Amino acid sequence: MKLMINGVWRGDVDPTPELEAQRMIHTGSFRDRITSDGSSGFAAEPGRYHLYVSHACPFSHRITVVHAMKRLEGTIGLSVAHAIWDTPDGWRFGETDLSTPDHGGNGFTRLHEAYRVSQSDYTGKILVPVLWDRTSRRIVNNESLEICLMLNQAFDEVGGDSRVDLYPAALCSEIDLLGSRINRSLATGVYEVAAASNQAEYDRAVSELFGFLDECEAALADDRCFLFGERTTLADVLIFTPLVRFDAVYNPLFRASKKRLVDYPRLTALVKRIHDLPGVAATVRLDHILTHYYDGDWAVANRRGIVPHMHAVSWITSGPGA
Ligand SMILES: N[C@@H](CCC(=O)N[C@@H](CS)C(=O)NCC(=O)O)C(=O)O
Repeated sequence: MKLMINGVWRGDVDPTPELEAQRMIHTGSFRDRITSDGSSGFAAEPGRYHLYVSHACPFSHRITVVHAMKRLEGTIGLSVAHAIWDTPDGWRFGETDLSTPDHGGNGFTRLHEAYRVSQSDYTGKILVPVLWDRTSRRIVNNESLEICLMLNQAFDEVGGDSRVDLYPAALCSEIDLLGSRINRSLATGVYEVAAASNQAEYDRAVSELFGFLDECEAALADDRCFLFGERTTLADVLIFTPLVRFDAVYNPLFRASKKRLVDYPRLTALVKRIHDLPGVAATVRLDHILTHYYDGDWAVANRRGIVPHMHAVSWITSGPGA
């Protein structure tokens, strides 16, 4: 397994219960904030910050969508890690068809270097996305939701498009509420479907995931354009990045197979509308997504005996007499 332990990158360390517990932690441990007035110690300045992302990763994808919608390309630079993560080096940079070199001015060829420079005794996973400060040479934040909120607001006076506000004051608490459902039931919920190690776990995860999608489909019955009506919000970004991967990856590979996205006409239309917003289509890199996910084993061996829930096919019956 891959982990950094006390500042030392271990690309293939033997699992122990403690290390396995570390690998279960997906929450970012760098949690500083950039503010427009600099009161947090990190002032929003053009050219000062840099993003390290993967186009395959749905959490990084939140950031690239907000970065594009806020037209921050001239204000905050971006480097793309190679789509194939399962190498002795983990996330890597370089000039290839599926990655960029480190444009952040550090000459990093592997993302774990950024973690070690930031904290010399860091222990944990080497996660994308990362928001990097070129001035203090350290990671500011590696939690996608918090990075989205900073990009949405802190840079408005230094290049961000202030006409786009994905987190309007009047809707903050509703966005938070729906955002946490999207995160739990869909964005991370779909990984629980993939990681289920027995039928009961799988059934529970599938029921949580598709129960949520059914609810969203029903809520869209009033013909609203986006989740909160006519305006696009952060909630749309959060639902977009897992759903855009659904039929290519999660349904066939993760065995989230009870339904496809296209079986939900209103959710499909929502995803298309978000996709057609200015700048968004270019953030969807199916080449990175397919290469990344189909390189993983997704615990196939451990899934033996788990029978998937399948979407209904009218001419197949489920058994004798059915
Ligand atoms: N809490 C994080 C989750 C990020 C995350 O899970 N990133 C995955 C890629 S999708 C990763 O970098 N995994 C590397 C690893 O598991 O070692 C966020 O939302 O920013």
